[in-house]
Amino acid sequence: MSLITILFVLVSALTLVTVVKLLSVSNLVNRVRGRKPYEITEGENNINALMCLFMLFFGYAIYFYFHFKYVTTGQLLPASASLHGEEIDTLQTVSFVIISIAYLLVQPVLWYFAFRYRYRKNAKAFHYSHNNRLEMVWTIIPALVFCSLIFYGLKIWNDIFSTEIEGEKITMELYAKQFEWAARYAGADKELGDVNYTMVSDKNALGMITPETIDSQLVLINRKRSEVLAALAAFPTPEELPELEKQRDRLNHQLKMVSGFKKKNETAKYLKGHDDIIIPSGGEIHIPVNRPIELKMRSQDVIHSAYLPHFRVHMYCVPGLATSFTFVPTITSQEMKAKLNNEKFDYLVYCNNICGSAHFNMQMKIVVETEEQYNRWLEKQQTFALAFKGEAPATKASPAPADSAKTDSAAVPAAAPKKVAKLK
Ligand SMILES: [Cu+2]
Repeated sequence: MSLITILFVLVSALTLVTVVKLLSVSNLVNRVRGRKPYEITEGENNINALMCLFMLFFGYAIYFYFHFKYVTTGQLLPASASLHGEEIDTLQTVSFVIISIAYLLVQPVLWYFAFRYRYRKNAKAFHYSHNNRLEMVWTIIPALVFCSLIFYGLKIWNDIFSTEIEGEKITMELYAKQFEWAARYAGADKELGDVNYTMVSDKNALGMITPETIDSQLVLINRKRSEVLAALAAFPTPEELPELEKQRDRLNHQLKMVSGFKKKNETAKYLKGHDDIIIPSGGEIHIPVNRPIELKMRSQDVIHSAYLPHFRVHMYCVPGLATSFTFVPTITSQEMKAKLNNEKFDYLVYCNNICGSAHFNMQMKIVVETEEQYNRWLEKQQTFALAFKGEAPATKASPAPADSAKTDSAAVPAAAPKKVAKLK
């Protein structure tokens, strides 16, 4: 337990003791003055009643302050930059209006009644057992409103997930791990190559399965495994033993899995990853405007959540579970910068699920550009096969040195070597 935690527990315990002691002091005072223990005076009751009235105005003040500060000025989020986003925004506005009406109507009744009918010594209570019509009204109206909201939300959810989006889609993967994003494009064959977590290594951060990565991974595992076995044979201390055994078991499992890929000999299947393009963490995702983008999400370690607020996209990334979402960006980064009059504006993907200590910093930049700009960018990217072969680690943001020299920004499409066919 850290010092801060101990201090926190101590302060909480002392506060609790103080409150209990204060209560017994007030109890003693009451007894001295000849009142019943914990008796509340009329004066105290009036103060409570006034505080109820205050709460009404305090709540209203907060409501209108935030309403005018953020909602009416559109400061919460800029206009949706995706096709389906407009529907989500309408849904949100409708929900917000209904909630606001309910809040503004119910609050005065709630707090005024608490104020008006506070305890008074000589007041007589009026016994009103029930009123069927009133019960019906306040049961049926909220039920109808909530059901309509739910059905409206379901309809929009259905629309978004079932509508066939026109245009040729770009398939890509968002890869989450503590605490960074990486991305992968399907490449010329428009299919993402196979992956497995046992294939992850320094050179293969996303665990791609290709004939080359299988061989290289087998060498790596066997080397590590013989090191661990040697250490186990050399009479380790009782402290070292459990960790070494754990490592051995893990490597045995990994060896079994990777040898399995090798034995299956599904060469054609494992060739799909060759043309994939990997954007390592620290890099940027580029997507063309007005083209459907199919995002497939994957997580290496814990549950993360891909949150692209400007496109109204939000989807969990769960280890061992495939999730995906298709959306169409409609506003380029440049247009959005101009619209917001903010040169520093960037589209970002955030993690929206607290996943550990550096969760807050887990983000990646997304550049939405014209189809031509996108194709020009794509031509400069290295395929996974080349990146893996060239010993250029696929974990660095910049392309391999040899490659960047050839495809400098001045060297536009025709001059640049055709590493990747256009995704068209
Ligand atoms: Cu995360």
